[in-house]
Amino acid sequence: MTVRVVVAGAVYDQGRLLAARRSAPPELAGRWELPGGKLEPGESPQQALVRELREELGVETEPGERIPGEWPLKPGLVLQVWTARVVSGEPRPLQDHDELRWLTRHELDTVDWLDQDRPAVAEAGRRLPDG
Ligand code: 523
Repeated sequence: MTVRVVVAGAVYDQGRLLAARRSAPPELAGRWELPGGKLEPGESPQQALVRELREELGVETEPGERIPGEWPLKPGLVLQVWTARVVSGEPRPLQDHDELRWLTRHELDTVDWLDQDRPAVAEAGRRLPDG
């Protein structure tokens, strides 16, 4: 079976990490994630991430480094995470999400993250400033 990659962004701005609350599908709605989506054929993970963040949040972003690790989502789908920073625009929940929050390191546990995102969120949090 070919494994498809879902790429998500640990998006940083001013010492905070972006969290997005899913509005669909019903089994994921209300849970928080690092925003992103499936790679399309021929795309690099970075290209897919920039496209997904543009479509879902209306922002232009610049990908950084890959957060080490790969997390199974369901059969045939794995999650990879890259850091990214916003280079223009203010994120808005245009599709798939109904709320966005910028979280400091100390606020990371204040939202109900999807289980599969938690290891990457913990790692992303280590890249946030202490203050
Ligand atoms: N996840 C997930 N965590 C996470 C993302 C971005 C996605 O667990 N941070 C899961 C949710 C879905 C699957 O990965 O089961 C695909 O994500 P989705 O729906 O955001 O990807 P899209 O936008 O590419 O999906 P299509 O609407 O199917 O094109």
